[in-house]
Amino acid sequence: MAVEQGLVLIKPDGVVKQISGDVMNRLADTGLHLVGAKMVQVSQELAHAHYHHLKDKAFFKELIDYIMGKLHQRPVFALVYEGESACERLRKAIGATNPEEAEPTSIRGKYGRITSKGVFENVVHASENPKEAEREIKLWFAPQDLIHAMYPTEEKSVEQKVKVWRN
Ligand code: IDP
Ligand code: MG
Repeated sequence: MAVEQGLVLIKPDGVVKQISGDVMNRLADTGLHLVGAKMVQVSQELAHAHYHHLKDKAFFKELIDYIMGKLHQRPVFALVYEGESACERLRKAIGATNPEEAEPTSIRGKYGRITSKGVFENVVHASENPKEAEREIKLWFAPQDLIHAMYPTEEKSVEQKVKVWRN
């Protein structure tokens, strides 16, 4: 068994339903370690990059609006978990994609729904496999945002304006 990292997103419907605490409690039961967490106001660019593999689906536009928070006026809570077989264990805890087919006791089975427009509002995302996890974590997190940067990094000088606290 290999140590992996996996990305978990509490989607805007999960944030509006205030289930982050329950989701984190359930994920703590997996024994995996939390190595990163942040609230993200999802841009169009990030939404498209995250769901690029679904761009030809009929529900793509609604899915982009959903993850960007346009349906719930909320951000996404992004988390990274690390441990052995992390992806498989996270996927098991969240349940099947279709919330009506998900185990009733899984996170999606308990909190998900299908809207009248056919959007699967399934409250959470988890990386499907280690390869997808690497791609997704690199999209959502900079190495310095993680307690443990598992993938190779390099030093780079970048000039940018950043906000600091005013004295
Ligand atoms: P996953 O989230 O379980 O990995 P994916 O196939 O990667 O499932 O789909 C990404 C997201 O797109 C799902 O979580 C769900 O919100 C939405 N989605 C997937 N399939 C459908 C569908 O058939 N109808 C409506 N929404 C869907
Ligand atoms: Mg997926």
